Amino acid sequence: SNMLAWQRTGFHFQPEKNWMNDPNGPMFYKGYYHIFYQYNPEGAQWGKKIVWGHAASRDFVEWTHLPLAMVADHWYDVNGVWSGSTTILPNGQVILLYTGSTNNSVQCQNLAYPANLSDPLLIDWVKYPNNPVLTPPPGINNTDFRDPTTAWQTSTGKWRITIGSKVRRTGTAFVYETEDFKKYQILSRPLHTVDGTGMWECVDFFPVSTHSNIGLNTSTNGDGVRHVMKASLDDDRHDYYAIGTYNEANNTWVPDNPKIDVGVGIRYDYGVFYASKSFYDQNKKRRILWGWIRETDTEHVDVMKGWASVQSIPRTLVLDQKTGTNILQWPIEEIDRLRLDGKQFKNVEVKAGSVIPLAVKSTSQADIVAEFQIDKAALEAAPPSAEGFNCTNSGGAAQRGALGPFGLLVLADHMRQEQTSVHFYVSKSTDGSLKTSFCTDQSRSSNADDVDKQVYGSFVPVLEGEKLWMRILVDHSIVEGFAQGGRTCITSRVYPTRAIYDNAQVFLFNNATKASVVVSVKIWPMKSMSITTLR
Ligand code: DQQ
Repeated sequence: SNMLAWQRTGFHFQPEKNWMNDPNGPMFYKGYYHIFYQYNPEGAQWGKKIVWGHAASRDFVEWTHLPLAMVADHWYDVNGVWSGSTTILPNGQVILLYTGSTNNSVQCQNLAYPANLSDPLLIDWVKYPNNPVLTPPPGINNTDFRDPTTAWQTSTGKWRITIGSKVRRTGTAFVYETEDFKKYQILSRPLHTVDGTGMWECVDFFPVSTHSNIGLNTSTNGDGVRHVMKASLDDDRHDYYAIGTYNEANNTWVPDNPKIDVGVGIRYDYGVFYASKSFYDQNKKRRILWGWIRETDTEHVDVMKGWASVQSIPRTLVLDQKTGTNILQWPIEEIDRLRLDGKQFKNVEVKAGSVIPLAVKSTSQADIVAEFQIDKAALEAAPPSAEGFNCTNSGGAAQRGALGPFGLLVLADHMRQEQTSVHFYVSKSTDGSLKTSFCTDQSRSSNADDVDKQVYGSFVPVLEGEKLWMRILVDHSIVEGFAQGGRTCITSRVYPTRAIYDNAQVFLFNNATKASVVVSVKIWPMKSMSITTLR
């Protein structure tokens, strides 16, 4: 259908049509990056017969849609082939574990493997004849046991996986040990639990290096390694992570800071980003994160369009060695290959209360990097404020403070009847220290009124001597913002009706009351990825 065709993205992963949700089982195998995903072949809404869609790419830029990897065809998954993960064993075997919703809607874990390991496209999958391999443990609801992780190998040679659940309102990650992926032993203690966080979906658990940006195989542990734990909170539909220490011997993971625990602390993304999953890319020695980006219009419109959801730009994920308290997420380097001739604007002074258009033809697909310097005198003169600023509740781009907001307006038509703002807001506390917020304001993003128009955002750590900078990826109906190299990220779905195709423009704006800001910005229009279908 051509209905609302301009909302289709150019360089984000999407099926040709219908509903998609969680990324599943990402891996690099024999020269190809594989992505599987929750897919409803029957329409543009989530449905009872969810299956695994499948695509592969050598470089994240040219994709091939492959036949469905698994469909709901056994009693143990007839109500849906739900989320799961892959593990590549040292002997080359590929293990796939996923949740099936049974004929009685019991959530159980199932094993599958490639029919032909010599096929780099891994087109055919075989379900283990004795599935399911795991059913909910005693005392756990039949509908609270799902989404097995990639396995990690312990020093004893055994493998462990973790599976999300809840005990009353306590979010929980159970751990199972196995040698053959067919028989499992539950460990007496869960890996971690957090009271009040509800059901943990799509738990992710992986090591990061404290001293290098090289990614680590999921089984790595020891000196110089921290472990990240992520849970997708069914209650509030956001992905929360925390950094901590994994003790293999007693199978526990402890957060560095109990205030920044899983589900109560920091998020991968302060916009729309859910059910994400990372994998270790042994090809380029990095850890890559995929996330599901849903629509924020109405279901009725999705059905009219005939499709719903995109996957995020895959993000490289490392520990931020400068702060030690957050990870850095950054678009994988392959995306840079889509950049067309860029246009640079150097040291543009944006006075308090002004808006400056940037002459670039067509930015409905664009990659933007911008650096900001606030006028020093204004910075010093700014009055301290006892009121805490907060992106979501303190007004959006139109609100005015001493030191912000300032930033970019993207997907804006020339009259600025529609615009999506991605901005910083700096506030001075009573002790004189500065606090920086990174926000996205969707309130004027569309003339349509049945779409999400919230302001998103959070704080971003800015260290002594660092400039404020951001990167923004714009792709028709999605805007992904990365502040300070990916310390804080915000993904928005926006649905402009006028600021589309060649009418989509970019502006600099500064709504501070006094401070002027000097901005250097580079804008690259972006080519589309190529997505073909193997028939
Ligand atoms: N989506 C899957 C579940 C998972 C949820 C079903 C998260 O396995 O818990 O489509 O979005």
